[in-house]
Amino acid sequence: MTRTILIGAPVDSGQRQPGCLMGPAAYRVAGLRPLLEGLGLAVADRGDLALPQVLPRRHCANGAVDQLPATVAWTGLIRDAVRDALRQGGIPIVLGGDHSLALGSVAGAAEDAAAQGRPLFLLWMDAHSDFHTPLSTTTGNLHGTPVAYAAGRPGFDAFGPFPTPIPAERICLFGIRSVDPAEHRALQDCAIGVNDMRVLDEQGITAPLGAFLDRVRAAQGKLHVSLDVDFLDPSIAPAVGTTVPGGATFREAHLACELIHETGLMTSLDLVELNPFLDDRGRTAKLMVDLVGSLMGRKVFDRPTRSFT
Ligand code: HAR
Ligand code: MN
Ligand code: MN
Ligand code: MN
Repeated sequence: MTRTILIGAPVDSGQRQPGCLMGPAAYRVAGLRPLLEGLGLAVADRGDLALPQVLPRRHCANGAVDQLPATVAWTGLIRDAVRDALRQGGIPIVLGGDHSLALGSVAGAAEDAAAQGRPLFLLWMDAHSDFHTPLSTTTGNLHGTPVAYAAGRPGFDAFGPFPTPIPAERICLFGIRSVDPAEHRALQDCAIGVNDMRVLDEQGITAPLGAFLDRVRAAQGKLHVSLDVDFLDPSIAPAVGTTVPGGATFREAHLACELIHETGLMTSLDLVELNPFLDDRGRTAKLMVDLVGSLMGRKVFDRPTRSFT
């Protein structure tokens, strides 16, 4: 029986708009646990992680960087929680919290994959590329950096080295439509797969996503999915601090999640950037929970496990 392990991560140190810390509670209120149980999955809810009273002293050469000590402390807590959940054979679902939590969750998934001798792949469903380093960010908001950390870019001294950096070919950005100049330059110098909204407009969801998932399967890889609320169009998902027009529709998002489920490849998941304070009667929280339903196997008709080639 598939076991999901819920890890509450009320992180809001990665950006400056208060409210993401209410995310884990909103997912629970929106019915995440009964949804998963209704799909026949076992659920263990580990409750919410909490920062220690005393934070590590950390300094960054870029004076713009905001709340580095708290973000470093969250990273260690989340990394350990995700690694332990994977070690116990569960699928960790990290309930965020802003996207800086992925500095920890992807590191935990990478530690586990290395221990098992399996390659880790990363699917980043987001309006943003989150490919800044602490040295290149101009806003100083560390939620814009986790892909760079996972890829092994320099500048993350305060966090310690990323365990087994993920080769660029195993990282897929999906749905992006907001990339800063420094991120753009760095992305052009590497082989990270960039499926921006233009690609999805032209080719749809199935072909680009399927090509990536086929590579995960061929490599017998593990797959971490990081789902940012702003992947979705703001008209259906208003509860996020960094809305960008032109995001995925309801049907596109469900299709992506259904396809991921049908491959059976996803081994860990982040739900990030929900800011319940900005929500409209809980609709964004409910939509995110609904998408987890599609990721975890809810469907109208049964379909066989699929591959795309
Ligand atoms: N690139 C911008 C910055 O660095 C915006 C980053 C926003 N990131 C998120 N998560 N909201 O994707 O500040
Ligand atoms: Mn804050
Ligand atoms: Mn993000
Ligand atoms: Mn984003």
